Amino acid sequence: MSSLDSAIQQLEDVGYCRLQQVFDADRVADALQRIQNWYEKSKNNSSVRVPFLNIDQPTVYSLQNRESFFLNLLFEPKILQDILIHFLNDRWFKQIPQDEPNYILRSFIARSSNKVLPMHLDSFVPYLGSHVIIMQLSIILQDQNAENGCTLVVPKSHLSGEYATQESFEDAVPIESKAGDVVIWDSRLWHGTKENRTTDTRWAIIATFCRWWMKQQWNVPRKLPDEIYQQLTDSQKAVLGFCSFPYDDETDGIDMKRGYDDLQANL
Ligand SMILES: O=C(O)CCC(=O)C(=O)O
Repeated sequence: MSSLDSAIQQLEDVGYCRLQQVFDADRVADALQRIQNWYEKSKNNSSVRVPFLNIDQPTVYSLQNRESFFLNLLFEPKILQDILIHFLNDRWFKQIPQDEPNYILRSFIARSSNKVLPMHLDSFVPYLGSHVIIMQLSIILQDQNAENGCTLVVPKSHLSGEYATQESFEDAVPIESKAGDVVIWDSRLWHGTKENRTTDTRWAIIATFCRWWMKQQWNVPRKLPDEIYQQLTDSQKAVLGFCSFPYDDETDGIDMKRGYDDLQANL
């Protein structure tokens, strides 16, 4: 079985998978250094309107706006795109070729772990069915284990049709991972972390992808710096939401699905 087929099967069956060594050591060291620098520069700049789960957890937000390096990390490994197309592409989105993404980037952050992150799901609602609407992808920048608060998941909970409970910590399994791995999960999966009991950080980049009709966490098409926009292919612009953000009104546009011909830089 190919690594793509195996990843798809694990995501369907248990709700998550770990891809080993997607990024080499130099790339990961570079990414970690950049994240640490951005954290120092940005840690006091975020809004006070922070979700409960993020409070007092070291986080760098809006990586798409920082430097192209971070988007390149996401876009380069073909297997990541293949997995996301399999689960999140809308087959009725005819304006973009079907072998290219029509899903979008909902959120793009880096987080270290210090205290317990309660068990939760990120699909907002639990539901039964084979159609996935949101997926998360964690690019591991520092080895994760039970000591430093690795990601914990409840296998198969993506098919429970229920919200996460805190009692489920007892059924959760640790995903021990190495720097350079990528861990992917269906956002219906119940997940969280135990506390980081070491004195070191535990940075990972978390990219959340969703179907094209869902709301992004930030207004990416309006705020993306032009120098970053200029380096993107049409397909990458679509992933950032440039083919699906809302029109001003009906005089601006009506078809919610747009093709590459309709890409606009200045919104
Ligand atoms: O950092 C982790 O291990 C989990 C992150 C998480 O739960 C989230 O981003 O929703």
